Amino acid sequence: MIADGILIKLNEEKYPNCYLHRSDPNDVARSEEATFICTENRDHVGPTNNWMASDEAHAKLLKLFDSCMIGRTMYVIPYVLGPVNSPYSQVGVELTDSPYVAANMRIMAKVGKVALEHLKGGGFVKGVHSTGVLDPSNRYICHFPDEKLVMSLNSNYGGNALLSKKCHSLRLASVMARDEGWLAEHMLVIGIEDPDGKVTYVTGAFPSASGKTNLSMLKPPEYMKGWNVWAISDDIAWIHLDSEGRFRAINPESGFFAVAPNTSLETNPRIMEMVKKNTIFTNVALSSDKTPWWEGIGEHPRKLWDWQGKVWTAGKSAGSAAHPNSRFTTSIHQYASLSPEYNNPNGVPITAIIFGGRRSELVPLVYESFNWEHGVLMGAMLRVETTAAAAGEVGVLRNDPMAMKPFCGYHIADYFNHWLSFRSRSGKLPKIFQINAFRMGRDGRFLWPGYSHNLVVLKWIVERCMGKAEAVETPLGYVPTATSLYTEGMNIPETTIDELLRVDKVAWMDELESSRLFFESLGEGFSTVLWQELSKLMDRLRESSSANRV
Ligand code: GTP
Ligand code: SPV
Ligand code: MN
Repeated sequence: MIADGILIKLNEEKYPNCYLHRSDPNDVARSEEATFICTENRDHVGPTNNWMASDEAHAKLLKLFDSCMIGRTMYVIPYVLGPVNSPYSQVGVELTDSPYVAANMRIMAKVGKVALEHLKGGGFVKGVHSTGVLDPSNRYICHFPDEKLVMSLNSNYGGNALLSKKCHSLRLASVMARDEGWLAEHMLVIGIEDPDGKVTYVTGAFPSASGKTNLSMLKPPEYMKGWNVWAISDDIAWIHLDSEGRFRAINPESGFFAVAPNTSLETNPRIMEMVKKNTIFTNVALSSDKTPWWEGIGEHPRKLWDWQGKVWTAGKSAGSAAHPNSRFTTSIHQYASLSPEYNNPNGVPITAIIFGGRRSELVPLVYESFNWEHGVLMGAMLRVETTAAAAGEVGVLRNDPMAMKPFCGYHIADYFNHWLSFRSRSGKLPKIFQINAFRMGRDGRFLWPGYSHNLVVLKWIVERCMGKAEAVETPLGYVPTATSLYTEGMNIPETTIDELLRVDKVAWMDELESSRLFFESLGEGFSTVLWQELSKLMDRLRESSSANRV
């Protein structure tokens, strides 16, 4: 790859065994418009997915794939997702003609013999990928849930090409999960250790580029001695009910494919430490000493090449030096605070589920749902600002229920029903919360310092689960009292905390109206239980705006 110009070797002393890959400028993010779920019937996939009839998709893709690998090396990559001895693990095989994809797959999943051993006569997910000619107008990422097959052409970008990740672990797995009674979610999984040594496991669903990796690799701030966060997953969780009806989560993946910009010794020293060796960087900038550079990492070096290899001068060159969606790929085993439970074949028991995402306005820093149905509504109502992780405009509000809009392989209304079905199947349902670290002040700056300080929010969540932390009841749910958030040592004005926790009822009524329209667009299969929950929320908001302010 170095000889072919696919990889540039980085400084061996400062970044041993690390490489830079510069992608085609038209191939820098997930291509949602080129992503299809292919089934017999359009109704299977609902209005939030692109659909193609399976027959038509097969015919189209077989034609496009014809002869596409001639003269190239084809890599056959058998992989296992999940702990090797877990009943929940799955095997897949990806064929690809991209050495870059093959190298990344070795980091993201357990590949090789181990997969063949795990197969033991069971089935496996089939993935076929070709770089093609990287023509965006003929790009297709097609999923065939009925055949457990993915076909991907004309993109080498992570989520489009590392087929174990979003294609297998979420789009196909979500369909299997519905049929088999479990959940495949776009969620981080962490163990939060308190000063008594008790570890509480929580999952968090936030859309792409909205803080999952950073929260899962959070280093506690100085003022929270005795607390720690252990990572199990930074992106995907497979959740099964155990014999006692408890939610248990495993991470199907074995590596991180995560956002570089704004990662620094200040924002996240644990990530910075991890990526110093055996890492593939994609579309970051390059310093003259052959170390990687990106916006937010620290001072701008004298000489810099941008993500396309052009000389870049601060203040003069247009755009950013690193692509806003530049990423690194690193093995999870290189992460120093990996949970000792990462390989537990049964997964970790989940006490709380958190929904989140980028909302510069409206959504409070943290609040808790009243019950499961209300929490499912909270997830279904998730509407967030888009990011550079997918091609298209950034910062536009869109509905991204449970952070699964781009990843649910079937009708989203059925998906909500599936979530609701756990009410009767589990006696130990996790509590559901929503968080928002991205609320902004009038000056356009984040009100909340985020990153390590997010542990303040996690602490409140853990203590709510233990029945310890105080809250006020608002129409939205339970919001922390100003004193129940441990902000000592944070140096944040009380007025800012008040603003972060404020529930703006008038603006929430508008939000509910937009959710109503979204739910209506989902057709008749949309749950009556969620309609009732929405109307209860509306009533609570109406009643309280005429009475007491909270
Ligand atoms: P995907 O890999 O796309 O699923 O993203 P993710 O949800 O794992 O997001 P990640 O943690 O990589 O963060 C995305 C961007 O948001 C990075 O630039 C982070 O530095 C930044 N970010 C993460 N957490 C915070 C936070 O608490 N506050 C602020 N202001 N930025 C954050
Ligand atoms: C995301 O976009 O949610 C990611 C990166 O985690 S990708 O693997 O490209 O989907
Ligand atoms: Mn993701």
